[in-house]
Amino acid sequence: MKSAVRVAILGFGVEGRSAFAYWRSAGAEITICDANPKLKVPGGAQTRLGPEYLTGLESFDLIVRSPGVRPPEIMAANPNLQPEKITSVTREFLAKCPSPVIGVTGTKGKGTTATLIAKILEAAGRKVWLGGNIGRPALDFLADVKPTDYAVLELSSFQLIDATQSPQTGVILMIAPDHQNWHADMREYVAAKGNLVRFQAANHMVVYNAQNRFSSDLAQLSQGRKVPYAVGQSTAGNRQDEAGAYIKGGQIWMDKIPICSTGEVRLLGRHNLENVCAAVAATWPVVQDPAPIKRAIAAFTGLPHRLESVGEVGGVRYIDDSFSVVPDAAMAAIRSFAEPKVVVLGGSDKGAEFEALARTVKDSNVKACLVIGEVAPKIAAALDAAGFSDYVTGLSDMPGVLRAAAVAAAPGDVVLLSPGCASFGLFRDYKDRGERFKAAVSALAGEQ
Ligand code: UMA
Repeated sequence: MKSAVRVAILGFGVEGRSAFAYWRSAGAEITICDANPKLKVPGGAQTRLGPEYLTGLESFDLIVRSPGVRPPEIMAANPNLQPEKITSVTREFLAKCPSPVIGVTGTKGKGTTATLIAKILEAAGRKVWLGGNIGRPALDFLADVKPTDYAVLELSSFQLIDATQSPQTGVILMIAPDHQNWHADMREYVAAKGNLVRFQAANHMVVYNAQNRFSSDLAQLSQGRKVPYAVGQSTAGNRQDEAGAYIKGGQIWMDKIPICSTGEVRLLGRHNLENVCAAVAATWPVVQDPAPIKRAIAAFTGLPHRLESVGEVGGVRYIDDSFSVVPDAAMAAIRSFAEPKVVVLGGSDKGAEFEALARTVKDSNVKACLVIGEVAPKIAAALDAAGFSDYVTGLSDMPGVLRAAAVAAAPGDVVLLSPGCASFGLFRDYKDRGERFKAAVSALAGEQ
């Protein structure tokens, strides 16, 4: 009798659990390996938990890496391991998916763009499977995908770092420094994102941001068709004007064909116009018709907690951008509004620098900042250095923050929660922070 394939699953989080279900249904003998010694595992599963969880992997037939586990750590603990034995949820999906796959990566906007791509394809009558970093592991739906469907995956650098296959369509959004505490350096981070298109064939396609040097450079790795998108003048210097998706005269265009007016885009901010252009370029070869694209764009209000308009109280608009966990995201959010703003910043300290954010606050019609969390003294020091003194610290809960915001704001102003920091300490996660903000806005509306 043939013995079962021995599979080690490294990391038992969202992807690890999906991998467990997938390989167990294939009859594999599974061992769960995780750094957390207190991890709860399904009954009957073999385990290697705690600090030594990566040792002795050479004896397994297959090793399934979760995104958070760094490949060099696996090899360092197992010098004789054949690297071909290592796979991941992303790699398995790309190898086995019967339908075309559209992969989306970049530092910011991946979730929004991947979701809009899915909505456009659905509006054009296609069956679409949306997953990946957005929270639904792709192996959860692999068995149900038909060749005529489309799979759309949001892919992070953690998921792409060891990829050896690229999707048929790769969308590379803007890239800026991020996750530098996980990656060895910026070069490794950018190279990981490059795997999205590095293995593409001549009949594949890469959609890239013509105004972002990293994105434009990575597109050159592809053997496939290179389709740019840009909002405003190209700065990369390697794009023909009016090629791909772009904006001119208040319209979104694709290959010189008008798609819709920018006024129909319900997402806020210039960076979201870029995401819309990327989604148009990625879906155009499939859809080839402006009507469903326009319908999907006009109906799309974005993902929760990403520049989400949550209400107007006393003529003041309240915006939930709790997903902003790095200073760059808060800077982009602040620049999205010309109106006078009261901005809520701060959270836990991940070692980020706040000088550029403080300069943006100083230069962007911000009336006041409410600075929360353990990082407040650091942000306050950066605001002082930038010459911005209209800030308040010491607020400890969301209702208090909202009351202070309502006092500082006048009709016509915007109150923007875009913390630029992780939420730990005051809130469970960014969702909890955003939900509490929404609840406090509702409470404020009830008091009026
Ligand atoms: N673990 C180890 N060793 C490590 C790292 C983690 O044993 O070195 C263990 C942890 O103890 C835990 C488990 O692995 O038990 C967690 O696994 P994981 O960190 O790989 O995360 P998952 O729960 O599998 O979720 C992952 C993505 N997480 C990361 O990339 C860190 C999720 O993205 C994704 O939604 C999910 O797969 C489905 O594909 C989250 C994320 O923060 C949202 N992504 C980053 C981002 O968007 O910026 C990249």
